[in-house]
Amino acid sequence: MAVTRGFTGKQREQTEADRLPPGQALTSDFPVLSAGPTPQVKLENWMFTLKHGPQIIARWTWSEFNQLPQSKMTRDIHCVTTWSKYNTAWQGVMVDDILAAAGIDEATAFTLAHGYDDYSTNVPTADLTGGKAMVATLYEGKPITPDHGGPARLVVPHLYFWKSAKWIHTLQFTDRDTAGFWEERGYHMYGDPWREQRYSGD
Ligand SMILES: Nc1nc2c(c(=O)[nH]1)N[C@H]1C(S)=C(S)[C@@H](COP(=O)(O)O)O[C@H]1N2
Ligand SMILES: [Mo]
Repeated sequence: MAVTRGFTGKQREQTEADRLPPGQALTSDFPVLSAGPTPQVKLENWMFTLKHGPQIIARWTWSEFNQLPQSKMTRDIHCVTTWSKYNTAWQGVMVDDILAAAGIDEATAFTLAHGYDDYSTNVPTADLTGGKAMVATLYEGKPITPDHGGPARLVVPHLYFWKSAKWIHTLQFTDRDTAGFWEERGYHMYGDPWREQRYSGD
């Protein structure tokens, strides 16, 4: 039986049957997956930086960043370890609005997102713009807990969730597609859950 559900935003209408990507299983809790210990980031020390290669383009303190336009995004997320979670509700600043605030019309084709735990992950810039991704500060209306990436994390829900860098401090535009932490260790450079791009070669 196909049950049609309505979605807000840019997500297309889907039936329950085609809502779960191949090889995934639905979970209702929210697992924590981190490569290392949770970094303790104090808000007074938190900075968010945009870079082109090594060059700093723009930088915001916590209070400055929170004055940027706020948006909400409710999306399904898909972890490469095969759990998916429906309707995760985030609030923060769309990458589009971050670029606009920095006066950037056209960034380079690729981006590396960097976290305070020295994690990094690569995403094509086109997958961060056009209403597809945000730097989130709230989850279900409350500050994102430290284990889930607070104070702020990237949310790129249409790609496997390892692309959604927790404890984000920098978006670095790069001229070439440069592997991040997991991509250097054999994970896929793009990571589309609908095409099951888990490992390089998939
Ligand atoms: N900075 C940072 N971001 C990260 C990770 C990490 O170890 N460090 N793990 C990634 C992985 S593999 C996944 S599945 C998700 C998990 O997010 P969660 O712990 O909120 O479920 O965060 C991603 N972002
Ligand atoms: Mo993951």
